[in-house]
Amino acid sequence: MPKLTIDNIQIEVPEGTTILEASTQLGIDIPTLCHMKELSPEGSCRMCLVEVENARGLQTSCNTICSEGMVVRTDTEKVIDSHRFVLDMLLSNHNLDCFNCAANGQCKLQDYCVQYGVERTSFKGLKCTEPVDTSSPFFDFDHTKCILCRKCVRTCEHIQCDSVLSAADRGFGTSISTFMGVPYLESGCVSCGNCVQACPVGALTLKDSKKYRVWETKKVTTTCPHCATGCQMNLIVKKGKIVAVEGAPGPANEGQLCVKGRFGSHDFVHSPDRLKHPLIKKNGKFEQATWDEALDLIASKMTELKKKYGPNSLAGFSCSRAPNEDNYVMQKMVRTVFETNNVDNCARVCHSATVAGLAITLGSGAMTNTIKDITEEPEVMLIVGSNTTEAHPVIGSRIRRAKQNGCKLIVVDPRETTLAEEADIHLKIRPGTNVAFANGIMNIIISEGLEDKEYIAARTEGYDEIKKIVAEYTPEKVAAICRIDADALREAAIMYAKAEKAPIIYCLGVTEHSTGTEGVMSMSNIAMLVGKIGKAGCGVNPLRGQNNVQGACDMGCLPTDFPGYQKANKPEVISKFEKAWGVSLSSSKGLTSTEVFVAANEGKIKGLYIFGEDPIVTDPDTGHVNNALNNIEFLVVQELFMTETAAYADVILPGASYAQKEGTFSNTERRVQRVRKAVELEGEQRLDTDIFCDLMTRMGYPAHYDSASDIMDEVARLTPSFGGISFERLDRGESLQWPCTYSDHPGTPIMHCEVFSRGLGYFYPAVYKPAAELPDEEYPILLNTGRMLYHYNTRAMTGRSPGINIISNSSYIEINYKDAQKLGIGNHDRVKVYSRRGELETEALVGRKVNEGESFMTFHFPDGNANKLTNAALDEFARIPEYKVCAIKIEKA
Ligand SMILES: Nc1nc2c(c(=O)[nH]1)N[C@H]1C(S)=C(S)[C@@H](COP(=O)(O)OP(=O)(O)OC[C@H]3O[C@@H](n4cnc5c(=O)[nH]c(N)nc54)[C@H](O)[C@@H]3O)O[C@H]1N2
Ligand SMILES: Nc1nc2c(c(=O)[nH]1)N[C@H]1C(S)=C(S)[C@@H](COP(=O)(O)OP(=O)(O)OC[C@H]3O[C@@H](n4cnc5c(=O)[nH]c(N)nc54)[C@H](O)[C@@H]3O)O[C@H]1N2
Ligand code: SF4
Ligand code: SF4
Ligand code: SF4
Ligand SMILES: [Mo]
Repeated sequence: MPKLTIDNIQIEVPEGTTILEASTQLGIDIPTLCHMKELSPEGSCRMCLVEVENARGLQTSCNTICSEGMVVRTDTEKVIDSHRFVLDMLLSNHNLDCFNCAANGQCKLQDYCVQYGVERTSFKGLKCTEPVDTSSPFFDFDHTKCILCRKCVRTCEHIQCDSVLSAADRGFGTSISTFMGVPYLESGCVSCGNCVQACPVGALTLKDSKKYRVWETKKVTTTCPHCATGCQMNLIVKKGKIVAVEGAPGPANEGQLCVKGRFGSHDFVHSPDRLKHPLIKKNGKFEQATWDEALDLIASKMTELKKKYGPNSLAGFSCSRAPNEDNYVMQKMVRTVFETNNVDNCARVCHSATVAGLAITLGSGAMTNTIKDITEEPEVMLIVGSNTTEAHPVIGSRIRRAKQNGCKLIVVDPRETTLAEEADIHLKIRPGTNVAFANGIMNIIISEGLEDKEYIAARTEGYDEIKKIVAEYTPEKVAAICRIDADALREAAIMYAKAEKAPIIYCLGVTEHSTGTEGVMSMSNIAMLVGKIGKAGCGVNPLRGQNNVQGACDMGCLPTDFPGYQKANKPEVISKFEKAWGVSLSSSKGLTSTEVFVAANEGKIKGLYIFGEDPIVTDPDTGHVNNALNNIEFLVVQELFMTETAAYADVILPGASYAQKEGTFSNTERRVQRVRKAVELEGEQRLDTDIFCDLMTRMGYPAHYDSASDIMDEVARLTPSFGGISFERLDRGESLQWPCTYSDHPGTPIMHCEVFSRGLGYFYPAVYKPAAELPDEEYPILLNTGRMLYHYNTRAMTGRSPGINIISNSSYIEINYKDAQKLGIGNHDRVKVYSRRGELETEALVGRKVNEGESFMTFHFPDGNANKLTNAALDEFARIPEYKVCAIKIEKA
């Protein structure tokens, strides 16, 4: 620990601390322009010079390491002159257009010039005349204001981990440029805007920032409303409207955002087509109604159906996009006044296989480790069925950063995703063969003697049976099923098993199959075999999808579980909630959302309440959802927008978006984070929780909460794993991951450390079963479905960002060039696609991304939604549909 003095103050710092870091600790401000605390220092802007006794010349403080006895001065005449000199030089070729500059008021050059009294340059510099690149729909690049600090280049390369920018020689000097100098829009840039956020001056600026001056705005820190990475961000609000979004430091994102967080999170809030009034359908047409009319109608209809057909003829779907507090009150409404356990959420079609599978094998269906833990230290990552760079982009960047730092990547995915391209081993497996793959990996680990015998003996059960099963899955047999190379499989198994720290990261490529739950349990089988659960840098890590799908499950929006996974079939759980809520509760088994559609088609579900979900767009086999909704007697939809599903409703209620309410989201790593109100409700929109309470009251169960915080307090009282979570702690800056059982419990970053939640970890004896519908002569091509970077699920939010729509706005199908040749289809040709359930027309993207005989579509676009084609075959444990495999045929249109 070297001791030194800075400006006459003594300080002792850890070995390797820089002068800049030590000064910051002392509260001494040293000006910097190129410095980024996340990255290794460059010392190139020379703004941070300080005087060090006995050193020759001034030293750059950002990269000079403190040593014993060092005497540093940051405030001498010489130092201040050097700051002035740097500023003077920078101004010499800077376009001093401050009055018009979007960065006016948030420019470091401007701030330092004010601080050091530099008003104009004393040099005669050549002014840059390059035109402004306005090609990006989101930001502009003005070379005439660039100070060549290279923060943008380094951010793109080492934080975003896309290498779009470089400092290239152009004209009379160096300038920042995209690869080959093409405009941003054509450069392969993924529009994350992280370089813009890093730029200290007005060279890279948001187009949005022209709409405001920073001093006219307030910032509201909240959680991104899209994926379950849970990035923290600031909504920038001017006169009651959100005008822009910036990344805020959070445990998962450390300031970074992706395109959806930065550019897809605010336009929709103020969109003119937001629902603003309750609507009642009369003679097939929606008419504006008062809240009293709408709520009275719902209460009387639901009560009537309940009396006539019994409580189990009613069901509710909760909203995995909405906060925990909304979800808690929603399931309470279904259980107390609908008097049924028929409540579910979008996890059913997403990670229900995870919730069920990991509960069976480990005792808890959640991510075992933290995002930081699994992306900072590992030697190897095994990534199965996760297109992380598109679906969880900020985690994707963290994975690519780990790769830059030497971590090896094994990617198991039927497509050449970005991570697959960068992987050390890419196993391009046939969709639907994960169980065979996993058993093959285990076969190799055991035959190489790499299993962790002690861990297996001490902490698990069921090993003998799984050992017998996997003995049959020789690498050659598995290679044939999965259509991969047996040696690559061997190499992957050994690489994963031998690494000290190696997490499994998986997503829907594992869950969305008719054998999804077995696929999930196969992931925990692999990890337990080598003793990699309950340890730092390891674990089984499902990346949850929607912003609060983890929370919707945690809050008991599941037919089988009360909040905190307290089982609805246990008498002691029921009596606990009966006592707390003061009603008698149903103990009969609830239906999953996927079963509700089947039951509705059979005439068994009569009344359905859908809170923020759009199954006509997102459930498999649109035809059967359409029939089910037509068969339902009374449908309520509580939404932000007139969705395709809302069109079927009898009553539509206008809810509140994430930016209009208080609450919490739980991200994929079980971290409960605050959602804060930034803008007011418009028209007659109401808080979703107030709507539920009014309805409960009208149905004979008086309910009211003063605030979202009160709701969380009730959750904490009734849910052991949330016992220590409160708004007060979160607002104090604590970051809490459940289980967090009492008021000063620090939360649980890594689960199953000493024992598994279920006691012993269980090896589930999974055998490979083929997907429900395989290609045949009539429908010869396998269709795999999923997502792309720019759009999110139904596009309810991203589809209302004009900039995002400029980049991507229509459907496509990825097909292999060999199939395309056979079918006479060229790249970008229009094609017709048929399955046994439906047909559509779309654009062909021909290449090698998918294997021969396979194809891929998204479900984002109304002009070609894959769900017209997909198969509603369900998994036997979790009732999750097989979105990832069905059979189609393709023709040139
Ligand atoms: N941009 C964007 N981000 C999103 C979303 C979005 O709509 N858009 N949605 C959010 C939601 S709700 C979710 S759940 C997540 C989902 O995130 P992901 O699961 O990462 O996304 P998907 O594209 O559905 O599927 C991931 C990969 O699984 C592969 N796959 C298909 N079948 C198999 C198989 O049998 N085995 C293996 N090993 N892989 C297979 C696919 O080729 C695909 O690359 O993303 C979230 N983030
Ligand atoms: N083919 C195919 N289909 C799929 C998948 C696939 O991989 N392939 N993936 C599936 C998966 S994983 C998922 S999660 C589903 C997603 O399916 P959905 O949940 O249906 O889709 P989302 O777009 O996430 O959002 C649903 C709705 O919530 C509303 N909403 C958002 N916030 C609020 C709020 O605070 N209050 C209210 N009242 N409403 C709100 C939005 O307006 C939006 O209409 O899609 C599934 N569909
Ligand atoms: S927006 Fe993102 S991808 Fe594009 S250049 Fe900037 S950092 Fe790179
Ligand atoms: S564009 Fe901005 S961040 Fe990039 S080098 Fe120029 S001044 Fe620095
Ligand atoms: S990675 Fe997910 S949470 Fe983060 S900004 Fe993007 S969409 Fe939002
Ligand atoms: Mo999802």
